[in-house]
Amino acid sequence: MEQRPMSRLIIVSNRVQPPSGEGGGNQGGLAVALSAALRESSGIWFGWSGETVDEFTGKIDFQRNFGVTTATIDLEPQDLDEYYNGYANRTLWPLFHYRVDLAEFESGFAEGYERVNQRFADTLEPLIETDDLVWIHDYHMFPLGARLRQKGIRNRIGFFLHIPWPPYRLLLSLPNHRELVETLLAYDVVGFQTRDALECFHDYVRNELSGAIDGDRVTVGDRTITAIACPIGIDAENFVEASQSSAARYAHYRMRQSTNGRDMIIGVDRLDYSKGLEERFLGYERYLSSNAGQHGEVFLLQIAPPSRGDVQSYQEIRSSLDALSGRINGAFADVEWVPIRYVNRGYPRDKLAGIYRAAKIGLVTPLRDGMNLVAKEYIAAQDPEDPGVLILSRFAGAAEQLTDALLINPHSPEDICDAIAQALAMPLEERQARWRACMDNVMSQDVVWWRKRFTDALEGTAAAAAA
Ligand code: GDG
Repeated sequence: MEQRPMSRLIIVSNRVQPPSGEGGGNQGGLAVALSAALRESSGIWFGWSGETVDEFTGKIDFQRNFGVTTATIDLEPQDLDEYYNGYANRTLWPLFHYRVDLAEFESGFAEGYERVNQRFADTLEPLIETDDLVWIHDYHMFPLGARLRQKGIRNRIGFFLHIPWPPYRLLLSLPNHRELVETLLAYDVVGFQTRDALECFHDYVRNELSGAIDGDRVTVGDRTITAIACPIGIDAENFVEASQSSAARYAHYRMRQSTNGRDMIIGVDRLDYSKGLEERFLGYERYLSSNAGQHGEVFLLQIAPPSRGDVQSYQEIRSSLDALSGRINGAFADVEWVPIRYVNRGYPRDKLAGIYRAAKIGLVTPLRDGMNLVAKEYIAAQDPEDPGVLILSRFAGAAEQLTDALLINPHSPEDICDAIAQALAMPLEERQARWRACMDNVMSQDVVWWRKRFTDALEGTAAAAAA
C-alpha cells in the first residue's frame, strides 16, 4: 500500500509533557504515545509552561527534549485563577462529572477562560504551517479551534475530550452552554472517550441545535463535522515491561514482605471527588463489618497524591477522607493490623507497577470518569499465572471495554462489599479467564491504537474535502 507522507502534528494541551527519556520510568503513556508521533512528524507540543508572569508577553519558550519540540507560554496569575482554577476546574470539571452541586458559575471565570484561549490562539497561529494537523486536547481548550478559525487557520483541526460529556439536560445548567458547544463545530473531528459520551453529545446537538446525526457525521446548519468515540489506552507493552523491571520486582518483593501473607487491595487515584474515594472506603468498611473473620487477613492500600489543592472542593474531599480513613482505622485496627493504609503521595511508575502486581484486587470506583487508566494499568501489571481481580465502577469509561471486570455501582456499599468478597474467593481459573479477556482489550486498544484512530479520522476529513 502506498504510504501517505505524514503531516506535521501540532498537539495542544493545557500542560505539555515532554519526554523524559526514562523509557519505562516515570513517563505517562500519553506522553510516550504523543511524543513518538511528534518525533516522527517533527511536530510541536504547545501549551502553558505552568509558570506565571506579572504581565502576559506572548513569548514562546521552545525546547527540544529527546527529539520532541515543546513550545510553551507563561500566563498571568489572574489567568491561573480564572481560567485554570476557575472555569476549567471549578465550572467545567464538576459539571462534566455530573456534579452540578459543586459547579460554580462566575462570569469572571468564563471571561478568563475566553481570554486565555484567545492568548493560545494568538501565540499558536504563527507556528501553524499549511499542511499541519492540529490536535487540541481537553476541556481547558474547547474554544481554541474556533478562535484559530477566526484568525484564518484552515488546517484540519481535531479535538479530543478526556473527561465525560454530560447528559444534555445537565449541560443546560451552564450559562452560555450553547456558545460553548457551538465552538466544537469549528473542528473537523471531535473525539470522545465512550459511546455514552458521544450519545450525550448527539442528544444535545439534536435537541438544542436542531442538528442531524448520520453515523459519524454531525450536521448543524451548513456545517458537518465528524464525531467519534475513541477510547484512550495505555502504553500496554511498555507497562508490562515496567511491571517486570528490577524496580518493580523490588517493590513487589517489599510489598509482599510488608503484607505478611495478607491479601492487598489497591487503589491509586489523584485525590479528586470524581474518583469515588469516600464511597470506596465506605464499601470497604461494609466489607469489614460483615466479614469479621477477615480482619487481619486483608487490607486496603490507597495511594492518593493530592491535586488542585487551591480549589476548595479539593480541600474538603481531602479532609473528609482524612476523617473517614481515621474513623475506619480507629474502629477496626488491631495492634498488629491496620485496615487502610492511606498514602497522600505519588510513586515512580515502575514501582507502582510492582505494587499493582502484588495486589489481589484493583479497586477502581469513580462516580464518573472519562476513561480511567489505572484500571488498565492494573490489568497490564498482573502475573498471567496468578492474576488479581479488577473491581471497576460501571461509571468509568473503561467499563465499556473491560466488561469482564467485576462491574459495580460505586454508590452502593453493598455492591462494593459483595464484589470484594467475590474477588477474594474467586477460583484461579475464573480469575485467569476474566483477566485474559481484559488484557486482550488493553493490549489491542492501546495508546498507539487510540492515537492512530484519531489522527486517521482527522486526515480522512481532509481527503474527503479534497475529493
Ligand atoms: C484524565 C481523565 C482519563 C496516579 N498516581 C500516581 C500515578 N498516577 C497516574 C496513574 C494514571 C494517571 O496518573 C491517572 O489517570 P486516570 O485516567 O486514572 O485519571 P485522570 O488523571 O483523572 O485523567 C481520565 C485520562 O485523563 C486520560 O484520558 O482516563 O478519565 O479524568 O496513569 O498511573 N503515577 C505515578 N505515581 C503515582 O503515585 N507514577
